[in-house]
Order: sequence, then C-alpha cells, then structure tokens
Amino acid sequence: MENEKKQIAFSAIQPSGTITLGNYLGAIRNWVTMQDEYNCIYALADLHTITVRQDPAQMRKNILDAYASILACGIDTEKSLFFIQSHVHTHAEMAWVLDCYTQFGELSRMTQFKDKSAKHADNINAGLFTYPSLMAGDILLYQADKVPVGADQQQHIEITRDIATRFNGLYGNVFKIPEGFIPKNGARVMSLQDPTKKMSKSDENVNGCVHLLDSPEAIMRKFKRAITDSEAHVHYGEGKDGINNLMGIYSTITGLSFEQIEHDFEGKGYGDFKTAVGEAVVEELRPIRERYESYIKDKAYLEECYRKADEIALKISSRTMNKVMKKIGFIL
Ligand code: ATP
Ligand code: LTN
Repeated sequence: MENEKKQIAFSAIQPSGTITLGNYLGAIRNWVTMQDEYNCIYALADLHTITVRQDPAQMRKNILDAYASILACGIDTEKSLFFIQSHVHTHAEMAWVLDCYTQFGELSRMTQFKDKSAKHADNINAGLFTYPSLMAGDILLYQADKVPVGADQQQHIEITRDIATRFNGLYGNVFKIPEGFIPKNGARVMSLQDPTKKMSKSDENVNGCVHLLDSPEAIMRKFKRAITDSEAHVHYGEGKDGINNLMGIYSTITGLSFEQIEHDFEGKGYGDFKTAVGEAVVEELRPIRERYESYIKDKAYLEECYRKADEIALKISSRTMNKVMKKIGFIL
C-alpha cells in the first residue's frame, strides 16, 4: 500500500454462499493478478448480503468461509488490503449520504434489482433497491481507479460513475471517477444446466453451478452433465450457448484461443471436450481447495488478517468520508 504512484483497484464480493467458478473467473482471478500493478483494496461485502434474508449462524459461517476461500485464491495480505465491510463503519455512513444523491428513477432501471425482486417477491425491501448506492460508496470511499468485476456488474459501475459525477458537479472534485475492469474472457460464466442464465451462488440447481470447493468428482460429474446441443462438433457459434460457455471456461483457464480449441477437438465428440474442460477446472481449483482447508482451520490467523485490514480501511476511507461531510455542510 506504500506506493502512492500506483493506481488503486477496489472490488468486493458478497459472502452469500459458496464462491463459484463464475465469481473466480469473472472477478477473483483478476484481483489476484492485479496485486503487483495496483494498490489493491478488496472487501467482503457482508452488508450487501442482508438485502436477502440470511440465517444468522449460516451467515457467520459464510463470512469466514469466503474470507478463507479468497485468501486461498491467492490474495496476499502483505500486498493487498482485504477487509470486512461491516467492520468499517464509513461504508454504511457513505451509503446513507449517497442515497440522498441518487435518484429513484435511476435505481428503478437496475436489472439486478428487477431480477432479485422477481426472485424474492415476498421481500422486496428498500435495501435491495438502494443496493447500488452502498456499492458506489464502497468504491468511492477509496478513490478507486479500477473496479475488477464480472460483466453483470457493469450497470452498477455506470451508476457509481453517475453518482460521483453528480456529487463532484455540486461540490468540486471530491471523488475519483472509477472505471470497470471487466475481463475479455470469463466475464460471464453461464449455468451448466441453463447456459442462457449466469452461473450464480444462489442457483437452486446444484448441477448448474461449480463451486470453488467442490470435490474433483463433483466437478467432473457437473461438466459431464452439462447441457449442450445435438450437433456434436466443438465450435463456437450462434445458438450453441452450452458449448460456447464450455469453450469460454476452457479458454480462460488454459489461455488457448477459440480457434486453437476448435482445432484441437476437430473430429472429437462433446464427451471428450467435457472431460477436458472438467479436468482443466479440477487442476485449476485443486490448490485453492487445499489452501482453503488449511486457512479455515486457523481462525486466529484469519482474524488477525481482517482486523489489521479493517483498521487500515477505516483510516483510508475516513479521509473521503470527512471530506464529503464537510463539503455538504455538516459540522465536524
Ligand atoms: P448472488 O447469487 O448471491 O447474487 P453472485 O454469484 O452473483 O451472487 P456476487 O457476489 O454478486 O456473486 O459477485 C461477485 C463477483 O463475481 C462480481 O464481480 C460479479 O460480477 C462476479 N460474477 C458473479 N457471477 C459471475 C459469473 N457467472 N460470471 C462471471 N463473473 C461473475
Ligand atoms: N455488488 C457486487 C459486490 C460488491 C462490489 C462492491 C463489487 C459490493 N460492493 C464494490 C465491486 C465494488 C456484486 O458482485 N454483486
């Protein structure tokens, strides 16, 4: 964190269940690679998870599991800050302030709000609606330049930029206007059972979603059962959502281009290809699962990591928070 010349990257993930292959390929893998080039600040967005009802005991477990999993993916606490959002009170404060600079109309256009309110029709709470201003606050508090996320978060990055620009227009240059950092490959991993839908932590169909901590057997089974089409010819094309998705996953992990993959699987059937994709995923996730097993046993170490990061995050974010309060007219 010492090198002030480096740009700042900020991102967060909700500890709302077991981390998926989609979260990993779309976001976390980039968090890891960005650590040398950027000053990286990452958070577990636990405040965001209560927009959907959570069981308290399960939520406590999910938070620690997600913390250990992300360390296991390669987040190095010597290089990056990795803190817990609810431990840093400026996030809730900034969310309230930004709520008052965010328009009802623009929040109504958020597709995640529309999707989640359809899915949780019995609990369309105000937090679900104002979720983007909490997220905007997360990013703006740290004056982030880049926000590494999957493609589904593009709209939330746009609204963050709009809110920041509006605020700056009223009070001068308070916030850095951040940019999304969305990978070319892996930005939108689809469900293995319904490749028109994104792979999601909260998918009810367990076969559609590969979790970071799945056993090799479970991973292979899920890929072997992946929905494809009847053509049995490995190539990228319109109407081939299942194969396109598998090719995307394979290409992201191996670094092979789509042309190379098509060439390598010329004359081979979908069975061979599914096995190859499954094996590549198993090998990518194996060391992560192994490291997770050792981190999760050491709760004292996890606590030491997040307490240290929480404290620094509070210090950094308080600078922006105080500036915002002063500009608005609060007496400090
Ligand atoms: P939930 O199902 O609880 O809404 P989620 O699986 O969508 O959760 P988030 O915590 O909302 O996960 O997202 C964390 C990060 O992972 C974000 O940067 C998001 O863009 C990325 N991400 C989520 N799902 C995918 C996916 N299927 N493909 C690529 N990136 C994804
Ligand atoms: N809303 C994000 C998680 C999130 C986030 C953030 C991502 C919360 N705060 C700040 C980037 C920056 C999601 O993935 N659903």
